Amino acid sequence: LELWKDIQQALEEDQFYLVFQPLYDLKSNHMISAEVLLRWEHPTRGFISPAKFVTFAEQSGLVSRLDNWVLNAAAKQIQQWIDQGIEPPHLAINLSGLTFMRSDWDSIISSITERYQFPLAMLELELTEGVLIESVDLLQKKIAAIRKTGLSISIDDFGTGYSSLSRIRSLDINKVKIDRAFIEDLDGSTGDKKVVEAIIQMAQGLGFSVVAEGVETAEQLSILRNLNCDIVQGFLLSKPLMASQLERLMDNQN
Ligand code: G
Ligand code: G
Ligand code: MN
Ligand code: NA
Repeated sequence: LELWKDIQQALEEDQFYLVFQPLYDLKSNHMISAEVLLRWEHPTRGFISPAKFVTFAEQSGLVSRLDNWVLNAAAKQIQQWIDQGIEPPHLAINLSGLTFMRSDWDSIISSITERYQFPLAMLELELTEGVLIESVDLLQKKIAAIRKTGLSISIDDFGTGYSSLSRIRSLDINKVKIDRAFIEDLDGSTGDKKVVEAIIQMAQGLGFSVVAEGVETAEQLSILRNLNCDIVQGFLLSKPLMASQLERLMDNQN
């Protein structure tokens, strides 16, 4: 209950902020997008991990307000970069499955297009595999409504649970993000290399781009290159950055 009040207050008092973790295209070696990650600096309790408050927000019905705040803050940041003459990367937002399933996307999206002028293709939504337990029919409808506005969609944490390629085959999504648990042991002897290789080949065969998350070593990166992975993300390439740090990266790239 205390956390509930704290989250409400944090939303009102702007205690939340965003950090951005770059994703790199392995062909061009360019940053092509950044994942938006929510951060909370509580005035007395200090830093609280999203793993903790997002779970709480999901259980207490607050998560859609939170996700909406993030989506709007990300849109605002893109517009701000454009206004500064910076060519911004696409931004990917993590959505709770609850937000994805329950939200009125028409009204969320029109509230963004009323306020901002950039093409909505600059925004991506990351859906966790959890949403894949919904019926394919329902998923197709929801995803189609979002895709027709220009936003793209990734399946996050792929490979851990319900997310099987047969379930996403008929969905109009753009990217599959292989969960970092598989990347962790890529250079070990556990057979994860075979799994990652199979996911990459099948996902690409179905027309999806493949992202490897949690890349921490040069060895992992080199294996992913050899496996023809499309995009990489992880501490080896960059930790999540403040907006100003990301701007410096964009300057250096151009
Ligand atoms: O950034 P970090 O590793 O601390 O994130 C921990 C978890 O919280 C991850 O699963 C991540 O997807 C999730 N998360 C981070 N930011 C958001 C957000 O804005 N909305 C939602 N729903 N989840 C988030
Ligand atoms: O569930 P999701 O993939 O959205 O989780 C994103 C979280 O993963 C972020 O909180 C981010 O800080 C974390 N993360 C990003 N790169 C790495 C990495 O290379 N190693 C580890 N351990 N965590 C990472
Ligand atoms: Mn994610
Ligand atoms: Na993930």
